[in-house]
Amino acid sequence: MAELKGALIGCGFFAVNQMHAWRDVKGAEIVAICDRDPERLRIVGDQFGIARRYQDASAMLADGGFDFVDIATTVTSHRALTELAAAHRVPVICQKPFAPTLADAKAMVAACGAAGVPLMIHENFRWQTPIQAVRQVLDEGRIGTPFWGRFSFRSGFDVFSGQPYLAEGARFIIEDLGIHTLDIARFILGDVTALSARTRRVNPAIKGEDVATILLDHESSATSIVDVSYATRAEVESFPETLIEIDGTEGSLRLTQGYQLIVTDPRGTTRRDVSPALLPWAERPWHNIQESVFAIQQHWADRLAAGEETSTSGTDNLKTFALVEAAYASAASGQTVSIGPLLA
Ligand code: NAD
Ligand code: 89V
Repeated sequence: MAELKGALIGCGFFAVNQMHAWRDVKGAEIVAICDRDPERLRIVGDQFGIARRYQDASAMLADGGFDFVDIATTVTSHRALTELAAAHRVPVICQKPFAPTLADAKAMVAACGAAGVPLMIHENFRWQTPIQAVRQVLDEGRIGTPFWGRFSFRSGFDVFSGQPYLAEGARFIIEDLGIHTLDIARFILGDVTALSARTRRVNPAIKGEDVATILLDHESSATSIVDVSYATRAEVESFPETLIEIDGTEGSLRLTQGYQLIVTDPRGTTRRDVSPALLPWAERPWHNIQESVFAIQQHWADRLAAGEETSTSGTDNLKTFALVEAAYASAASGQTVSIGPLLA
């Protein structure tokens, strides 16, 4: 299989994980990098031995010589950089959150569609080993038809030291973290027809909400709760674990702290350790996220080579991003928000 060549835009905090993962991915390699900050460009270029370095994405795309771009910048630049890549007919991976607004996200899907290039949102949480294990239990039909779920991420971990911008935005936990949890809810229980949300800001040192509770109606008729918090001080800090409870017509499953998957089906109860691998370049507690970065990037390389759509394509991820918009609208109005009209 010919090696796909990629170019990474944005050499900040999280891009280092992506660069490590690209070194492990079979069938793809990064040949050029871009950051408007010369110091970040130097650090990442030197660390990963990348000779082609640019401070301007337009110049890098004009030079070309790669099969895709991996956009690892923060949200405000996602639309412009995606449209730039689409104008050069270069396939795009774009980090979450998709875009500042749903209208921007739709425009990005349209631009890539018109250019005939794939767009994948780097929504990696559904690729975590424990989340894939939950999906597998449901696919095997062991607990029957799910009718209720809870997807919970409650932590007091200091995310602000690594990502200071998270303290500065008017929106925080739903847009940054809840977006992952909502995507997991869709991945496990299917698409959502309506939701209702309540938010709070507990930490006085940040601008946005750091607690959210969201009630979801799924197309399948299942009901679920997505609850996320960065204001939770618990005996055991579980960052960055998503805990899951699913009740089905024939049994139930629980994904508990420490990556334990407990399944009760008609034959009894089993307990399995579904811990993520600790990749050689990874570090605890981030290893769960880091392994999923490798998994989604391998998925991209495989699907791009095969000409097949990705699991978190732009079209798919619009349905997750609509839940983010709906959650903020519901929290502001106190009303239940229907998802269909947002996607029309
Ligand atoms: P960061 O601020 O540390 O890094 C962003 C980098 O992009 C900076 O070095 C900046 O100079 C550069 N940049 C910005 N605009 C640019 C442009 N137009 N051209 C060239 N360079 C540009 O941010 P981060 O914490 O690395 O986050 C980046 C993205 O990754 C965010 O969208 C964030 O939500 C996401 N993220 C995802 C995960 C995950 O698990 N999927 C985890 C953390 C962060
Ligand atoms: O995944 C993310 O986007 C990160 C974190 C897990 C820290 O919320 O910002």
